[in-house]
Amino acid sequence: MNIGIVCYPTYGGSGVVATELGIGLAQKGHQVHFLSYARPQRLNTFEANINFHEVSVNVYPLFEYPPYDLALASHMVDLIKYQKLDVLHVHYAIPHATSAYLAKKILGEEGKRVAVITTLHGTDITIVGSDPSYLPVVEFSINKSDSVTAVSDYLRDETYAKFKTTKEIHVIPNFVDVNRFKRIDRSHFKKAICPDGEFVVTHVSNFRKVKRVSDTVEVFSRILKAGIPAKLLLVGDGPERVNVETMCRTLGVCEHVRMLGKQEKVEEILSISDLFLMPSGSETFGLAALEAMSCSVPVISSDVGGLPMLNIDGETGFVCALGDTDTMAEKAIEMFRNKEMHETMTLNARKRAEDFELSRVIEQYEQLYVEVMESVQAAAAQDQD
Ligand code: GMT
Repeated sequence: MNIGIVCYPTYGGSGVVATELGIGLAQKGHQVHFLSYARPQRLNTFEANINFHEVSVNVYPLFEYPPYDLALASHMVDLIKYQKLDVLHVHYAIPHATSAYLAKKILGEEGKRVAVITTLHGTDITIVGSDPSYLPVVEFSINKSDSVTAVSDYLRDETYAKFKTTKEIHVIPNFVDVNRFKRIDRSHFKKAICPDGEFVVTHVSNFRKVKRVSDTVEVFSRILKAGIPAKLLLVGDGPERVNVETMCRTLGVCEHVRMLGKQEKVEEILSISDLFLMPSGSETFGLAALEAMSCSVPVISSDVGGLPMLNIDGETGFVCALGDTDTMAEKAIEMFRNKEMHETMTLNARKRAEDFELSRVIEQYEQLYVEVMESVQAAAAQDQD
């Protein structure tokens, strides 16, 4: 198949899922065309069947807000026309699903033959998409997509609750490459960071407010106060970083915290980690936690959104009430003091991650592509008769 994949190129989960999916599809022989305003972060190796098309937005003095959605729609028109796309799979509804609708309309008869699939990821529904400033457009674009998927049951249900739609929403969960995300020996790295064998607590995110990185620092500080020797690795960057740095100073934990910034080889950092913290205020799935679990790292998370489905309380880690940093810290301390519990949870975490193995999920997307493609092409043929 000729498949167009549209995503945000940033470190966020929707871009990661889109990129890993595209790479997986290309390795199965499909022609994949990525479309975004920059090269997606995880698209960093040469793959025979992959093309990347950069959307550049022409600036003009009148445009205080250059219209990316229109530039994207124009690029989509080109791709559908000249690369003969069968499927256009857009990740994150805003503005991708709207641009796809526009592109199809612009192409008229030709546009009817391409199957537009929208994958809902998170805040495109739960926060920004349901804000009145975007809601009517998001609702319209969901309803006009040829097929819609969501990354968890929770997100599907939220979509039905927040938007007027009778569209069937297929749940296709996020996935992980368990062969890449597995515990590898990085003892030299561990020794450099923890010369005295301290525990490693890790957090990976894009440091937006919703990730509550300050809760992570709070929990970590309590772990130290309990006399547990530990280091905190903070991976990623974003708007909250400066606040987090200030908090580390205020709590006097700076010498035990490493800010590693954006990292390509997250699996190497996860490989020396003993605990992953995800205290998010909203999380439809929690892909970063899944990648940690795949590297045999137990997770302590909040209980929001899709997290309790992924992180099984008492088995793969602990699920605590949102903002309850006391309990999160208590559970971490309990785990670090109980070697047997910690070991069992590392095994369980990996086992749970294997339920979300990449190849199985890629097959689900391929199957959906075929079904939707056949149905739109049949409808287009009928229209012509
Ligand atoms: O929706 C977002 O905030 C953006 C998105 C991203 O690109 O980071 O994250 C969401 O999609 C991920 C991949 O499907 C999920 O693993 C995250 O849980 C989800 N984030 C939120 O719901 C906050």
